Amino acid sequence: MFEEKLSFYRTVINEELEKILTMLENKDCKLVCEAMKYSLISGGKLLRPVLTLAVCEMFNKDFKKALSFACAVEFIHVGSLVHDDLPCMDDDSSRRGKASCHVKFNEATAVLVGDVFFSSAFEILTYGKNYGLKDATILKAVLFLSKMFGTKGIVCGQNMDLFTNYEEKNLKTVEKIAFYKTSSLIRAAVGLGCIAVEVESFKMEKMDEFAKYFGLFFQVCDDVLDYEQERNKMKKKLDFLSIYSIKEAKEVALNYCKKALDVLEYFNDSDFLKNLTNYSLRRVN
Ligand code: GRG
Repeated sequence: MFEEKLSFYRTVINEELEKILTMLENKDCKLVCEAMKYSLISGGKLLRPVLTLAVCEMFNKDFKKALSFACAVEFIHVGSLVHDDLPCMDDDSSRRGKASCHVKFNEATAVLVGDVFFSSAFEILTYGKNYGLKDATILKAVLFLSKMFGTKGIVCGQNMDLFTNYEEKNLKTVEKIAFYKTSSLIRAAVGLGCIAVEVESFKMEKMDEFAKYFGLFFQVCDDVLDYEQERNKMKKKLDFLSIYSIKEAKEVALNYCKKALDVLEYFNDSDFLKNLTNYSLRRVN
């Protein structure tokens, strides 16, 4: 039941992403368009857009209301991965088991691809109009997504990730980096699901608490997977494994995950989200 629903959401999201890519196509911008498709339709887990749709449905509304918002979050996510892999950032030559965008194409193209993913995300929010969303709802989404992206969001996280002194290794700093770098887009995904269906602000705040814990355990799991799969082997990174052993880190992930699940207890019909949370804790990629 859970797996079928997850796979259904993924199919719907992929179809919408393909549709959006077709709309954005321009033969005068061929290489960038090709590189966008290469980066976007490439076996990502689509966790963030699935969260957006699932939050919308938890509040008993048609998930289609949140479909444009879901795709906008995935655009920001993929843009951030393309930029993150650049030599001036995390310098990774592979992503999702394939050559990173700048390796497959070239560095300048990868910069442009990130740029266009970021700018198009805000255009895509406005497509919510086609699913019956009001202008005021779209405006709220624009504000929320910009905040989760900017100096109080992933840009801040990336800045801290790149430039925090390794000697500052303590839980508070590592948690703060994960909060900005990873929780921000999970918060965007969850928040946009709430905004699409105009939930009361106290419920949105509660869901934001869920998203913060979700982001934290997701990042601990990412650090554990990096270690176990020997990614980042040569890099001296300030992450959860700078302060915890693998065994401790897995316990920490479980604790954050339990806190996320506790928040969901406040809501009826949260079974899918609970399953998605447990599934994300156990993920292997
Ligand atoms: C350059 C303006 C500008 C912004 C970008 C590069 C950057 C700032 C932020 C990147 C932050 C980053 C890479 C966070 C990592 C978050 C994370 C755990 C990513 C992996 O997510 P998954 O596992 O990936 O959901 P898939 O491949 O499944 O989509």
